[in-house]
Amino acid sequence: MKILIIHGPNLNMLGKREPDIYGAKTLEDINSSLSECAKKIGADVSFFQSNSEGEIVSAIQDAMSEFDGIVINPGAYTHTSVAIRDAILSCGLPVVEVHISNVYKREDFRQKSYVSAVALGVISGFGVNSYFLGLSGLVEHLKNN
Ligand code: CA2
Repeated sequence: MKILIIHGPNLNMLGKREPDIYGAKTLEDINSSLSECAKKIGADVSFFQSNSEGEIVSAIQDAMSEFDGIVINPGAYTHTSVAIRDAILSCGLPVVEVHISNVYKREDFRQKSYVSAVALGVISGFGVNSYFLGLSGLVEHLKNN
């Protein structure tokens, strides 16, 4: 079972800025823990990070032929991107939206997600554990369907 994990804009800065909100682990730390966790639950994960909306759209389109599902933290594009929503809808893969912070506890502009309505599920507020919860939820879903 192959899963693509997509990290959106600014998440390449994890562990380098704002550790109070986003934690002290770097993106490399998180990806390597996710690879370990994936092995234990019978999944094979690949990673993609981009600060560009178009590149994320292309990664979602390309995933159709290679992956069984996607875990995505769309970052700030969560709250703005109809293009990412449309790509998710048309790719037909199950997609889990994850957020490190609890976006519902934050500013009003973070309360709207263009992705949630086309996602299989949403996990928000568990720190970097949101990725692990999202991955295991997706893998469980794929095993049962
Ligand atoms: O909580 C999340 O995971 C977010 O997707 C993170 C986005 C934010 O715009 C969303 O509303 C919620 C921001 C990612 C910024 O990541 C940084 C990491 C370290 C230092 C600076 C920014």
